[in-house]
Amino acid sequence: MSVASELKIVFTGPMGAGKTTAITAVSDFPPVSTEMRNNDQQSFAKESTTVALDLGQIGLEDGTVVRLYGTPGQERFSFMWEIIGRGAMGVILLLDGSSPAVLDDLKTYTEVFRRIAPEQPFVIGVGRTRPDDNAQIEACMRVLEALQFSAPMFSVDVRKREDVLLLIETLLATLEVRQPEIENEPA
Ligand SMILES: Nc1nc2c(ncn2[C@@H]2O[C@H](COP(=O)(O)OP(=O)(O)OP(=O)(O)O)[C@@H](O)[C@H]2O)c(=O)[nH]1
Ligand SMILES: [Mg+2]
Repeated sequence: MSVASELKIVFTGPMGAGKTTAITAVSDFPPVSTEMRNNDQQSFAKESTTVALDLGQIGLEDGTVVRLYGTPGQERFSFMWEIIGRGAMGVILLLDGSSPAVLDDLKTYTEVFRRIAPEQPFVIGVGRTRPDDNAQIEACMRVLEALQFSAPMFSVDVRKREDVLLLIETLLATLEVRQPEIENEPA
């Protein structure tokens, strides 16, 4: 199978940022999920949490299959990040813009995934931002600058398919710019 026909993308980010929701919003089939009852309502109040991974898939018009992997957000499952990150072509980092920890989360996940996937492009989606307030995004951009790292960043609602597609398409466009030969790879 050629590089062009199958790509792996990893969605990561803290608990409740919306990794499972994002993959479900775009996957061509109901994703394989490993949701369990959430016993950590303090970290994030919701019914279930991912304990191993999410796995969805989206087929592009040119026949390329993009496999969408989601990491678990809970710290105790962080050993899975490395396993899931292996072989990824790119990383989509989702953040919860309404969380007081958003800047710390951005720093932590960027540093960890820079190590796990040092050459791969990143795209960042910040959810639950207020539409009339760009301050949150600007603060995130400053954190990235301080880390001497640049990545496209969007305000998103991961429940909306078009917002998730924007993240995926931006990542794929970045990959094509970096590796134009992928386009011409024989099947
Ligand atoms: N109101 C609102 N809810 C959102 C928004 N984005 C995501 N959500 C909700 O937030 C929740 C996110 O949950 P998950 O998709 O399970 O999050 P996750 O990142 O997979 O979490 P873990 O697997 O526990 O790490 C879902 O209930 C979404 O519907 C948003 O912009 N606004
Ligand atoms: Mg999840």
